[in-house]
Formats: sequence, structure tokens, C-alpha cells
Amino acid sequence: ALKGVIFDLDGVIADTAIVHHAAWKKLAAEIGLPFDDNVGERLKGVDRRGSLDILLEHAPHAYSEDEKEALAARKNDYYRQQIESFGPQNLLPGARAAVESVRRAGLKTALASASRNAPLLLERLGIADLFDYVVDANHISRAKPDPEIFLAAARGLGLAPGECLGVEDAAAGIASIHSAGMRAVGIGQAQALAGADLLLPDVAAFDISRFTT
Ligand code: B16
Ligand code: MG
Repeated sequence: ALKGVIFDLDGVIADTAIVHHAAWKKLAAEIGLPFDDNVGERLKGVDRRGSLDILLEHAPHAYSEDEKEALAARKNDYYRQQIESFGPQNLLPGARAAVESVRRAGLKTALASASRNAPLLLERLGIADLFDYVVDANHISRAKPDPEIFLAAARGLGLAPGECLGVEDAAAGIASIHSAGMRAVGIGQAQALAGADLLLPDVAAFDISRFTT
């Protein structure tokens, strides 16, 4: 039976996918690299360094490790500047209610975000206390689509992967959930989410009773 739900943060709970997107786009423009919607979609859910590597796929010359670190830090500065002013108003509509409904149904909740800014965001959004377990992205060595982060979340909840459901807005995240042996709910319209077991337009449409009855 289902005993826990593991949520992604950016693009599912918080209105930040668009902020990450804008920060990468700004960086790409500054260093003269192409950035279209296809690249934007591929960056979703992917960790900071993995995202940079995708961005640099079309770079005309190679970048040194130091240069890459500086670029990733620059993107993070742009992102941090934007979330500086974040508050509960930046929760996606229905996000708090979705997590609360899972708790009310007697299930456990966890957060599996690749973002190192997740703890800060949880505080700003005022929802840190809604999760029984939050994965520390600093302790994850293999980024989504690897199953590591969702497996760590299940372990943190004391549950078997098969007892958990994952909720994601990114193709890399759906793949991560599936390789972890969990069912996946996709949030959004993207073609890239076609593999999800259930596709919802937004987190407001999430209804836990669909899985518990
Ligand atoms: P940071 P999620 C992911 O968070 C974002 O979707 C992705 O765009 C971002 O690059 C990644 O976190 C790393 O974030 O640079 O803040 O450490 O979707 O897994 O909640
Ligand atoms: Mg996401």
C-alpha cells in the first residue's frame, strides 16, 4: 500500500522553475550561447553542474574547471538575487493544500530537491514543517535521472520504494522516480513528461484519494 509521497520542489511546490530558467538564460546570453525552449526543458530538475554542462554542449571552445565553477556560481548569484524576496506568495497555487492532504490521509511526506537552495526556500515559503524528511542535496552524488535522491527520500521516511509515490515537473525527475521503483505523477504540460503514470496540469489538481482508495 502507499505510505508516503515524495515531492520535488522547483516547479512543483515553488514557483522557481521559471527563476532557474531565467538565470540560465541570462548566463547563456552573456557568454554568447544559444538557449531555446528545448534546452530550457532539459535543464529542469538537473543539478547545477549538470545544467551547466548541458548549456556548454554548443560552446565553441572548452572551459576550464575553474571557469565552469565561476559560471555556475554566477548563475546561482542571479538565482539567489531573485529568491531573496520570496515568501509564501511564491508557493504554487494548491501546493500547501496538496502536501497537507497527504499528511491528513495519514501518509508521510518527503522532499527530494536537487537544489542546494532548498532549505532556504522552505523557510521562506513557510512550509519546512510540512515534511517528515528533506533530502540534503549536498549528500547526493548522482543527479536526477539517477534514482539516488528518491531512494534516499524513501530511506529517510523508513519506507520501501514501492510504498512511495513521486511528484515531479521534469523529465529527469520522472525517470529518477521510475528507476527508484516508484510510481510517478507528472506536473505540467511538457511533452517530456509523457512517461508519467499520471499527468496533471498543476499541483492544485493533485488528489491523494486517487491513490489511497
Ligand atoms: P541549485 P528540483 C532543481 O530543483 C531545479 O529544477 C534545477 O533547475 C536546478 O538546477 C537544481 O535544482 C539545482 O539547484 O542550483 O539551487 O542547487 O526541481 O530538484 O527541486
Ligand atoms: Mg522540479
